[in-house]
Amino acid sequence: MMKDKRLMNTNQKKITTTSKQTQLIAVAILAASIVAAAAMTGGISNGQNPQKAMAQEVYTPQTGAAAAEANEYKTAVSNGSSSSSMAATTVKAVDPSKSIEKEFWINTVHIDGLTNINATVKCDTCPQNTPTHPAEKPPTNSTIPTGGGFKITEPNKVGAWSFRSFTFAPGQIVVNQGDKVTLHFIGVQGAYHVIEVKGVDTFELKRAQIHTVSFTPNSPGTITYICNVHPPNMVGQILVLPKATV
Ligand SMILES: [Cu+2]
Repeated sequence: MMKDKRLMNTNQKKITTTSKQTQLIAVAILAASIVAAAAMTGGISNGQNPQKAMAQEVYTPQTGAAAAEANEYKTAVSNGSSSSSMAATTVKAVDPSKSIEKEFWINTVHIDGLTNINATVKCDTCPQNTPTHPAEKPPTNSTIPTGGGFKITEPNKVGAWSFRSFTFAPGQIVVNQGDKVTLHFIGVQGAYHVIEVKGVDTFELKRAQIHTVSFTPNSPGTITYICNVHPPNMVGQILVLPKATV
């Protein structure tokens, strides 16, 4: 797997404590206290909002000496120097990779909805043993598309039934024009699939197999990958963004 040296260097950077940094830590604690106070007064109910508030505080664009000070503050917080657990765990500076080599692992999966026409019926030998669900009957006039991507089972002897949807995980990936893209397709669920990456390759994939394709998209647009055994929903998109002009 690829490793980003700059990222590792950032994480391993040794920080020396200075009086200036101590002041910055105090600012961090004060800021965290203000956010916490706002949360307690009902201003913030979502636990992630304080993180956003801190992130906005830290990442405000600045230039010159102000920027340098902001960076030092950011580093101090991200290295856990502060006694405020909220600040220490929510802000971390990273340097995204600029590599044009993009590698993805795409699993074949199905998502199953399991239920029962009877409430609280227990079946120890059934995979659809969901006694805590309320009673649910299968749809009488199903609008499920034909094609193999969806599968609905009739209630079994204890009333359990299921609905299945095949898909790719991930089902959408983003690359840039000119990137060297490598996709590893992994057969996880489903006995076999016939997968087509449009304009690139078509291949059969069985469970516990991995098939790898590599290509370079020359123009922006969308490249789809589909399974011909499980249409119409077992599809994915590769979004190719235009190359940035700097
Ligand atoms: Cu399939």
